[in-house]
Amino acid sequence: MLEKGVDIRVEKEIRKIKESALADLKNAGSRDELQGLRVKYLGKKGQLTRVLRGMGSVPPEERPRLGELANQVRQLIEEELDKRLAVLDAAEKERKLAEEAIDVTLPGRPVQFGHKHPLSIIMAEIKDIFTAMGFKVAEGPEVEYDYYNFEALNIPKGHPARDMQDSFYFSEEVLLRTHTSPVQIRVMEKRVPHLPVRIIAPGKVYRRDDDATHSPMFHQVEGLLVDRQCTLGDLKGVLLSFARQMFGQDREIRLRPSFFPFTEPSAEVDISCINCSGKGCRVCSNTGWLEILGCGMVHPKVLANAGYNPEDVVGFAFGMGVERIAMLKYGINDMRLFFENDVRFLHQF
Ligand code: 2U9
Repeated sequence: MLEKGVDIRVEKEIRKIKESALADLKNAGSRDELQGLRVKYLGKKGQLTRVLRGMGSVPPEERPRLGELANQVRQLIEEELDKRLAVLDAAEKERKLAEEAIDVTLPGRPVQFGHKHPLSIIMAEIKDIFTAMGFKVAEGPEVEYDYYNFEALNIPKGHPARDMQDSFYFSEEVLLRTHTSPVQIRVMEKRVPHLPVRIIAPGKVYRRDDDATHSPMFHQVEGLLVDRQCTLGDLKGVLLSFARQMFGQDREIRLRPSFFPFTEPSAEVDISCINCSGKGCRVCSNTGWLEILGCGMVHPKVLANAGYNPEDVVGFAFGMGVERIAMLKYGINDMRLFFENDVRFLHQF
C-alpha cells in the first residue's frame, strides 16, 4: 500500500531543496564552497539524489510529474552553480589584474651613469701630457723579482734604501713591486742597443705604509729617457712643461738636490704653491713651494745593468705618486678617500 499524501510531501521537499540550494548558492564565496554545495545537493548522497531515489514510494500516476519537477530543480541548481562559478572566476581575475597591473605610462627609471675615478682622470691627464711629448706608455708585472725591483736599480741587498721601501715578499726573490722602475729596466733590456728609449711606466705599486698620506697600494708614473745626448736641462724643461700643463701655466718649478740610488745627480722637484703662488700660506707651510716628484740623471751602473754602455749613452728619469698629484690638484687631505669607494666623495670629480 502506498502511503497517502506522499506525493505532496515529496513535492514540498523538492521545493524546499530548491529554495535552500538557491539561498546557499547566493552566499557561496569561493570555488571550494560551490563544490561543497554541488556535493550537498546533487552528489551521490545529495539531498536531491535521495529524493529521486525515493520516488518508488510515490503513487505511479504522480511519478512523471514529480520526476520532472526534480529534474527541473536539478537542472536549475546546475545552471546556478555554473553561473555563480563564472561570477566568482571573473571577480578573481579582476582582483589579480588590479594587483599585478603595470602602468605602461609611468616614466622609466633613469639609468645611473657611472664616471671615472679621480685617480683614473689624473692618470689619463699625466699620460696625455707625456705622450704628447713623445713618450710611449710601457707596462710590466706587479709581482716582480728582487733583481728587477732592487738589484738592477743599484739597490743591493743590505742597502739602506731597502728599509725605506719595506715590501710585501712572496719569497726571498719575489715581491710586489715597490715602484714601476723595474718596467723600465725590462724595456731597456729588450730594446738595447736601440736609441732613444723614451717611455713612461704608469701603474700600481706596493709598500708597507698606511696612514693619511700613505697607502699600502698606490699609483706611480715614472719616466725614462735614454739617448746619446741629453742633459739635466732637458729634464728640467720636460718637468716644467708637465708642471704647467698639470697645475697652470703660471707655475714655476725648482730642483732641490736629493739622493736616489738609481740616479746621479738626483733632485726633488717643487712647484710654486698652487694656493698662494709662492707668497707662503697654510697649504705650502709658508715655504711657497709644494713637492710633486723626484728625478735625476740615470746612474751609469743602472744603464750598464740594462745592457747599455754608460760611456756612450746618458739618460734622465723621474717619478711621481699619482695620489699626491690628485690630492694637490683637488685639495684632498686624506689618501684613504681614494680607496673607500664612498660615492659622496667619488661623485665630486
Ligand atoms: C730607471 C732609472 C731611474 C725613477 C725616479 C724618483 C726619482 C722618485 C718617487 C716619487 C714619489 C717615488 O712615488 S714616490 O714615492 N720617485 O723620486 N723616481 S727618479 O728613476 C728611475 C726609474 C727607472 C731604469
